[in-house]
Amino acid sequence: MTAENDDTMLGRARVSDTPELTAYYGELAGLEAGALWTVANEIEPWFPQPKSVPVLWRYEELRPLVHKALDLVKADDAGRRVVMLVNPGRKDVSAAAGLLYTGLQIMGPGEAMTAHRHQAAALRFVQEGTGAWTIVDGQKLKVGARDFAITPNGTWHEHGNDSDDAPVIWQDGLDIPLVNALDAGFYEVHPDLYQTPGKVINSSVLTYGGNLLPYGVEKWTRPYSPLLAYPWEPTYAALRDLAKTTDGSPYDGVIMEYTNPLTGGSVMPTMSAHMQLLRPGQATRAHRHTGSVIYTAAKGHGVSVIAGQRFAWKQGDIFCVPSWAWHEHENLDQSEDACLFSFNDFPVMRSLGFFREEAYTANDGHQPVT
Ligand code: GTQ
Repeated sequence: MTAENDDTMLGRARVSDTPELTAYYGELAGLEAGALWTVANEIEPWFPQPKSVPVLWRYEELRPLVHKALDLVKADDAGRRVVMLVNPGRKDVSAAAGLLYTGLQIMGPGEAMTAHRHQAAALRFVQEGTGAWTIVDGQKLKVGARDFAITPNGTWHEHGNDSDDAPVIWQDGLDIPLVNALDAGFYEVHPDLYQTPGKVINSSVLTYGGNLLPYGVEKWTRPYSPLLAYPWEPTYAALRDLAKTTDGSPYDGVIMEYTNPLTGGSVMPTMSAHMQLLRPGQATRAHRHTGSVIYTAAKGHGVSVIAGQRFAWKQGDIFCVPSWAWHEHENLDQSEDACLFSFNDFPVMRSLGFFREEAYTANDGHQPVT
């Protein structure tokens, strides 16, 4: 941008070191104190300066290593058998981008993990396998490929795979780095190690999954969606239907947010998720916003340009867009649509008044690729 981003201007910290000042800083440090003007420009940047960098994780490359974990560690010993995706700029907090964590969890045929609960909220996007189940606060859910499910903060949860021949791999998304940044983490193992689930499988989907408000059920007062799972087929059908009525967003194509059916708001207070459809050959325009996003290619293949870098993806691949990074997506298939699943920390940005968005206006809305 322009002169307003010049750190030497009046109004910005611009004090040069002198022997007297250096000695003074030493005296302050001795009292666990410091001079603001030595760090002011760094701690109050002109615009967000994420340590996270854009990264693409190729499923094809990770999958064999995720499978290897099946042989190397027992589920009971690992607690959760997960290969984390770690941003090179965020290794200190195990984040994939910003304050969001993600990983690939594998469960072998017949396996069942023990139950726990924690302050962090979790979500799941199933990559492969047919036998995945999870029990969330006593409610058993079965999830298949490309289904989305939530494990809100504080809910007891345990997972497993009831297939007798194939492993399940699903992607976990958690707000662990956010919870830790706020020094608010708690963790408990279930007193009985396993929950006793209610008899009806997928009861939240049966109760709340029909676009109709159920009567005669217990009033829902919790701060997260009563619908705990969002199967792929109706999600994809909803996108295809929406595509018949609108061009969608110039930046995201045809995009829909998974919502709490009672409020229309995000599924959980700290994380939200979307599924978007890019028409055959569609190239979106670039924009940027505060908030970090982790994408998973759910269908098809394409390319995304993130902060001027080109990332080619196909189904199963995961990539991240750090806060305030320009990004645009393109479906490279000329006859089939492509779909991107994503989750983000927008609810945090919005509720704290931090959300900002900007369109890339130069060059017909497309970034130069470096
Ligand atoms: O499934 O409970 O990838 O607690 C990381 C932490 C999964 C889980 C992760 C967790 C879980």
